[in-house]
Amino acid sequence: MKRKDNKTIIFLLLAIMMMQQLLAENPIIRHVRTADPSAHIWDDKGTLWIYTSGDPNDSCSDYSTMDGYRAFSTTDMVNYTDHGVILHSSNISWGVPGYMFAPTFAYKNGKYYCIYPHAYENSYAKFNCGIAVSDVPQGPFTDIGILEGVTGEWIDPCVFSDTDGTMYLYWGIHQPKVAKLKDNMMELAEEPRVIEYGSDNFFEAIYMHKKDDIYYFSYNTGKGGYYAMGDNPYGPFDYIGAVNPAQEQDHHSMIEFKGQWYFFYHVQNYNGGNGCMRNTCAEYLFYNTDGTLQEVYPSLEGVAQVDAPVVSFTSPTYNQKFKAPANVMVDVNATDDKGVSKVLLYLNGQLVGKKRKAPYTWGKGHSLLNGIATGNYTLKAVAVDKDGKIGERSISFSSYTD
Ligand code: FUB
Repeated sequence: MKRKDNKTIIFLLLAIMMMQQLLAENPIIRHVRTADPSAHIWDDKGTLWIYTSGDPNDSCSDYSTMDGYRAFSTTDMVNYTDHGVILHSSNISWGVPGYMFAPTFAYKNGKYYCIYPHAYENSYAKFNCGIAVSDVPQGPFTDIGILEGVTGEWIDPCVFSDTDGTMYLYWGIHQPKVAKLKDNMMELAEEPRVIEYGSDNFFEAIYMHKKDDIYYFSYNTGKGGYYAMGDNPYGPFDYIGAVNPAQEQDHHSMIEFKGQWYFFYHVQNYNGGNGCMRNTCAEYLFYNTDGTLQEVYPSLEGVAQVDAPVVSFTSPTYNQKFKAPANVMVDVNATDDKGVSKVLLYLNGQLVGKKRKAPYTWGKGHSLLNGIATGNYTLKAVAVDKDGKIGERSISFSSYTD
């Protein structure tokens, strides 16, 4: 092989390595099993924190062996710092070993609070709401006791801090509940209320967030993540539908960071994973103009570095099925603060389109996207910004015959 060819290959390899560093790739946390990601931005708006449950790395049969909450931080959505175990059942005076279910976190009066469901006997029906505190976001957190009024068969606390600083605690299994928290963070300030949300599919894992004065009550149904919208933190909420329908067990959090919304969740199928050996992932979250949420689907690419292009498909939709021979309309959304210089479209790895200006649409009259034979296909859109930074997104579809 000629020296010039070698140089070209080395250059291409370096380019591929550099491109890969700009994508987080799911799962975003791989070296340990983590679940139930609770995302937060504290005073330092340049850092995003994710707090997770700790699943066993090698084997488990249920959730009784979950232990050791962890903290992770990132400034760019690609590189994460693992701050290690921040609270372990061995540091809790009143509980049993393990049973460290999904926690939530809050900041009040200069202190960081970890509010968590933990068993006081070896039973899913005997949980207390533990409170632990730290002076710094990365912990470690110190057990300071339990919050009275939330006990028995319940899980998944979520603290929501409203724009006026009032803190609300949400929790529950099968029946969602809410109550204001006292300033001391150790007591409920009122009798809990049962939340009305226009449906009966609530199972667990409430997440509350607010955007443009709309309150989003979202949760796991056991068959995906669903949500309802309202104009106050108590509800009643208007039921809307799915936000993460492809995930059988959806435990999520949603947050805006550096001008972009993100959706954190876990998967159960990474590298020998299962229902109790899970891994944390991240996706983009998009809102429609009427405030409703676009559905989120699991991807391998995850999200790109904060200043790289944000890419999504409006068409086709996730796993869309077309009758063969398929005529596929492709519509890609690519945005970037500095401007997108080009979008490339690949079908099963083969370059089928390239556009330098929006709209990034292909379809009618495009020979490679028309008359597609029976089979499974993957489309990948790669956007390059004016600085040469890359964002990408893939979507699968199939062409079928009856
Ligand atoms: O992680 C243990 C349990 O699994 C959580 O409490 C549920 O929300 C589900 O994610």
